[in-house]
Amino acid sequence: MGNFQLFPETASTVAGQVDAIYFTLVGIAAFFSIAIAITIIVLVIRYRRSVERQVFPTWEGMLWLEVGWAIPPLLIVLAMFTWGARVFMTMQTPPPDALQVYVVGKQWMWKAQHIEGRREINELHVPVGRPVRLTLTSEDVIHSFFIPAFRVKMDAVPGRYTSMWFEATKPGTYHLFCAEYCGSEHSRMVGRVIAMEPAEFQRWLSGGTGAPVTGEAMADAGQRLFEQLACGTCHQAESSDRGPTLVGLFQRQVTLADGRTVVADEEYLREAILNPQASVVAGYQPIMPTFKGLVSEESLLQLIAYIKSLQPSDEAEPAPPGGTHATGEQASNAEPRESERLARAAEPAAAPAHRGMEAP
Ligand code: HEC
Ligand SMILES: [Cu+2]
Repeated sequence: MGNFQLFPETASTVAGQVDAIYFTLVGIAAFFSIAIAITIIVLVIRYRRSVERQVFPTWEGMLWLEVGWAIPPLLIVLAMFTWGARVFMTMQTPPPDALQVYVVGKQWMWKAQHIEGRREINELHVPVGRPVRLTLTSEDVIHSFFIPAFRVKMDAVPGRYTSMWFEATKPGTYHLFCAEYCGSEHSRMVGRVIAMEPAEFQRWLSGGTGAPVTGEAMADAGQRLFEQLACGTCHQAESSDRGPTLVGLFQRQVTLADGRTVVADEEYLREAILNPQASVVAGYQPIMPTFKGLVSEESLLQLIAYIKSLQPSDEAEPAPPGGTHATGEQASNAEPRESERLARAAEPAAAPAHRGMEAP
């Protein structure tokens, strides 16, 4: 009980707002509970049964009383809703410049991958003063990624991507829990979130803190998988009869054979690889084999990172022929290249601007 804390630390930008709501709700509930309890006790004593009072007095309705106990509570509840909804929306909407990290939950550990390639288990290093967006999924059952000091929690659900974001405000080491019962070792599925000063984080990211760099950049690992799995036999730099090009696909509108139009986000790419028959692109034969069971969740994220990195180079070819892809809001929605931003911040030597798609 030495360092017993009733309340977790307040270490993110939303933590204070969540606490304010929490304390206000508790305060309002406590106020009314006590007021009602006192009223009950007073009335019970005052109007107890006695020899003088054997008959009920005649009773008339009191309009002011009825209005008084209907309207103010309504206003209070509406105010609480509005306030809660606003903070909820803030927490649901990651800022566009957020640093992207991928997290896979698995019985019973958390695995995180940074775009630059660093991977960690049951630890998550983040910079302070910069929004961080996590994309979560699970390899087996539902887990829940919970950082009490940041007041954020999000389920990691098998078969789909969820996301959450936060911005750490104080360097330090914070608890990381799985907050969804996920089997016998659930209580051991714990870890640490390490918030670091940006410069220190940069050094950690590039492995400069002594630890060896674990793994290559996600997009490079994805490119290797792309070659290993021979995706390139059908997907090349230009669309062909065998398959559409994947260059510039991310965040673009795709028309499917069944007439639906979808935006090629991460979830769509995931489905396209695992379950190609469910979302056949208009104008193509459903010849793509499923890769379900052949790629792990982590590998999938790398493949997706690679596909995201396949942007048409501005000078050479324009956007691929528009037959299957309506060019919509692609450019504005595309996420900034994390490696580029970070490389620029870290050292003068810049990362290569565009990754070309290599046809085998
Ligand atoms: C045998 C040929 C073939 C192979 C191998 C293949 N694909 Fe495909 N792929 C297609 C075809 C054809 C389509 C379009 C029809 C469809 O959606 O099923 C497609 C569609 C896609 C799409 C959706 C494209 C869009 O424009 O919306 C993605 C993403 C994709 N493939 C990724 C991959 C990845 C990653 C691999 C390797 C792991 C791969 N494919 C292997 C033939 C192939
Ligand atoms: Cu769990």
